Amino acid sequence: MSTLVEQLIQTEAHQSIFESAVRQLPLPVCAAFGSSSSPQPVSFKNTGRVLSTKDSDAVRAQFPQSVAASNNIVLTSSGSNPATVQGKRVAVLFSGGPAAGGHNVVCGLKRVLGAGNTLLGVRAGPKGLLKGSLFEITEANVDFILNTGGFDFLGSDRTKIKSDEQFAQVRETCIKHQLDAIVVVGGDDSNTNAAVLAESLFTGVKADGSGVQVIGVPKTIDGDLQIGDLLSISFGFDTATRIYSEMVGNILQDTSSSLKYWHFVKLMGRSASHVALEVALQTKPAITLISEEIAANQESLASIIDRVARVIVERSHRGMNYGVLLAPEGLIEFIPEMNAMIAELNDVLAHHAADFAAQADDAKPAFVGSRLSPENASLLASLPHYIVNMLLAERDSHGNLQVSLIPTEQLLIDMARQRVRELDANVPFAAHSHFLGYEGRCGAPTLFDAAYTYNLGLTAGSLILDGRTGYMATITGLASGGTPQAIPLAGLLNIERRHGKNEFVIEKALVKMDSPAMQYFVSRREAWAASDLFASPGPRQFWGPTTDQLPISVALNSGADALMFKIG
Ligand code: FBP
Repeated sequence: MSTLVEQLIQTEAHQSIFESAVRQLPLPVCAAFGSSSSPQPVSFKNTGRVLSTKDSDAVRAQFPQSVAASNNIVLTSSGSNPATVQGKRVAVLFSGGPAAGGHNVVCGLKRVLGAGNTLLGVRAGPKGLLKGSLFEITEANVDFILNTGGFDFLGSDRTKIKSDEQFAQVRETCIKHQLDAIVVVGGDDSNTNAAVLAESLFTGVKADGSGVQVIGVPKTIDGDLQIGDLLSISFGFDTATRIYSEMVGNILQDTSSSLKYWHFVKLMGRSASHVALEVALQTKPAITLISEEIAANQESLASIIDRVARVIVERSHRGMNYGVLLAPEGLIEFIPEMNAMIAELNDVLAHHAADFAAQADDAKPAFVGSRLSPENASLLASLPHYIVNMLLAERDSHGNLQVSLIPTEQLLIDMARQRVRELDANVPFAAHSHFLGYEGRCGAPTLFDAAYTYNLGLTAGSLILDGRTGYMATITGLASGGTPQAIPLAGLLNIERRHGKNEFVIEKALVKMDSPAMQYFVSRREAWAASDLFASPGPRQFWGPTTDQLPISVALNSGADALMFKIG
């Protein structure tokens, strides 16, 4: 019998009672893969469904080999197994922000590649691919990481592979490690990178003139990688929104207990408001701002603040000097006057990068302001320094404004306070700000994310064994058994302006005003503002009644008749 201290020491290094138990959770697989105890690879056939965008001609010219091979046609599992393939060497990497379920993609890959092929992990994302930092993944690794994390098994980064020198480094890595295929687990930008890599490695990498296959896997907590019925959600969204919903539910419970605070909560999700919308559907707070609606209505900052302040005042008049406001991380970019200013700001920063970098920090706002149009310069000058500093901060390697660093929640509190005072000086307004983001990206995956990612890994591995390249793995029909399918990456590419120039990118999927999830939210939000109808969804469950739950927005948007997912 060990002592309590000995038992506690045994829980170190990912051996908590919880981690040990979730490793044992059985995972369902789509019927196409056969039995869950011994899933088999599937082969693929054309569905006849062709994907196109407004820029398809330009894409065809830039990605000739990928488009010629796929004709941008979606693939579906054929119902048969591919001929046995042995000796393939496949590398897998995580790219961009972490998301729960990444480890299960690795596990699914390992299972489907079987003992006859080798799976290698790339350390620290695309940067590790450039450096050739790879190691062989073992059965013991897979048993240990199943249903856990995060991306901590491999690590991740945001390096964008774009220069000739970087492409040469990738080729060097492929040759050094004798790679046959690379799996990129990432969001819209990373899957764009996968499309570019697939074209660049299409032929002429190995001595016999053949190429290296590249397959993408759709990840991001933001939920902004969605492709209609072909991809109803990226993995990681469910886990992150359930963690945030638990926390927001707890805060809501606190507001109606202590009766004196407003809590302004900014939720991660980058540009899109999917996370904020999902958390609102789960928790029903008094106010939720949806960036896409603000852009669609061309609503000014002053009007947003007025709208918020009026709810605060009206609730106060009903005896509720408390409440919760949810704001999406990317809000600021969608307010029309801000959006126009940020677009000009991005061009100025891209065109004067060296001179800007040479300025002292306190001289930077004036340097940029003098190069903006008068109205944008005066808007920039009107903003508090904590917002200006972040608007001028370095963009990420994909050219994105780092919205997670912008304290929008504080700006909203400061401006709402002033407007509340103007509307009714007797209304008390004590507010706290929160930013929920990093807390939700690496929790143990919900059963939905765990099963979804395991099946995505099985699909990605099957595509490799079936000789495919330039596709993103997907599972369709998530509420009706699940079907492994493949989306041609080149069929998703559009031209967008980034870093002050045109680039091929996969368009971010934003919240649609006419989507069933948005419509339902709109139909209920006035009631949620007027009285306390909030719900506390509690912690995500791994055993119990909510284990098989789908995100509410995904269930509504995909026309499901219940909140449950069904794989297998
Ligand atoms: P991905 O799009 O790469 O999945 O990133 C998601 C995200 O969590 C965003 O919601 C957030 O804006 C960003 O990453 C934060 O980035 P970082 O981890 O570099 O601070």
